[in-house]
Amino acid sequence: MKQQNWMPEEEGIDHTAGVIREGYMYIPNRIRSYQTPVFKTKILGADAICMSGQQATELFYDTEKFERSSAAPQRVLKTLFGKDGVQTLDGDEHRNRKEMFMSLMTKERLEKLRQLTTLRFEEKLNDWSYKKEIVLYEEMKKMLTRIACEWAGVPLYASELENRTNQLAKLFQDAASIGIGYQKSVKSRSSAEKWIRGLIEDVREGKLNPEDETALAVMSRHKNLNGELLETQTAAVDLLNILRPIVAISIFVNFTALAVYHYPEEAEKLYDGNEDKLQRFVQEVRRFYPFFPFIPAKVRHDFSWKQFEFKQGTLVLLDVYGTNHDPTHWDNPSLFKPDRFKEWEDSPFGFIPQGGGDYSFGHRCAGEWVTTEIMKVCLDFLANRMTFDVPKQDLSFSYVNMPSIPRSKVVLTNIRKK
Ligand code: HEM
Ligand code: MYR
Repeated sequence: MKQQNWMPEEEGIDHTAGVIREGYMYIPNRIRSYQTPVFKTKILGADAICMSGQQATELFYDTEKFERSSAAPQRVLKTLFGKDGVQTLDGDEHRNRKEMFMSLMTKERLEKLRQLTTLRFEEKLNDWSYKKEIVLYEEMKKMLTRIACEWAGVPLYASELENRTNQLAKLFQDAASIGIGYQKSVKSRSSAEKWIRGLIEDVREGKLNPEDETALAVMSRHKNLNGELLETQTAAVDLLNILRPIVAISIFVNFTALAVYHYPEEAEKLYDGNEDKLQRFVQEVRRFYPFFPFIPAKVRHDFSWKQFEFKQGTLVLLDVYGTNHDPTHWDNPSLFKPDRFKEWEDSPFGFIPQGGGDYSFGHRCAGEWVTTEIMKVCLDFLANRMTFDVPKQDLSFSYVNMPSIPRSKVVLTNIRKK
């Protein structure tokens, strides 16, 4: 049978309510029923195209066809991303800014991060053994705020930890919420940016001297394509693009703990702390659980793909969760099976929990290695280096709320060092 050459379109005036109602499943549900990798809809009053799967991802990362400036909705810029950060740039300007991020991801700096995470987790493990119970998500947010600041060269007094943790966490926890939660997220962004602008000014005036390789030092001194220092505000937005997502790894750590608990036979395989096994487990956590829902871009100029028409300026959303669960690419996608990564052919387009394509030329997440390194250390502790009980609680998680977090935030009791 010949493949249909017109793009299916949702009937009706606007489908923003559908996105809010169905969350992570909005795109996959329609991809399944239309049986095409793309469909048209209307979001926030404008035409939008949703895409899913490996081939659609390959197309989405073609920078000749798609651009990022003016793609992210204002409400995301006011909370999660910030204005004029690397996510909103295209072409040479993006290359220049992305190099600044990727220069922080050397083997030595990642090793430093691993050591820091091990040290801080060990310390916390000691504290937890004196407590009746802990809420893992809350503990991880504080621990990761401390680690993020230490690694990035950002000074942080113990008395500030609680406040800064909440500020950074609100940026991702409430980016998609409505009402008071969203307003608090906007306020957190302005306080957080003010804090970081002050530090960048201090570095530039020589009042603060972070180590050369840290994000604070690199971003304070980075020059744009015209050979000028970044605007203080822009450098602050991009330094927050390091601190905020490191704190967000607490969500992945929560899902890692859930996987250790729900799939004990898989956790037992990790007994020897073997790096490859830890890596496969972490990859499967990132594939399996819902986190980043979809990525926005805009059509750069008219083109057709598989005979589907793409019109200049149309908003396009790439389906992250659905692509990681695409049954044409993943065998039994709803099974939690870390060993699937044994035979996995590393493709930059089929496995996209943190975006796809190329790190330097495209918008793929700059912090993917930071994420997997931190997750592996935490997984090793959870599976091999501590014992705990999981009391009765609501461990379910939503496929609608974004970001999804296990409802109880994972309560652990009787924690002991092993
Ligand atoms: C971009 C997810 C952690 C820094 C992205 C993108 C996604 C993503 C989906 C967009 C890719 C695209 O636009 O094509 C995540 C998730 C994380 C995480 C789920 C888990 C917590 C991190 C960490 C860092 C980081 C730890 C830094 C240390 C960035 C930056 C970008 C980005 C700078 C923008 C890259 C660009 O526009 O060129 N991330 N990320 N992320 N991420 Fe992450
Ligand atoms: C980060 O802080 O960059 C890492 C992960 C944050 C995930 C937050 C997901 C919920 C927000 C949905 C916004 C949709 C983006 C178009």
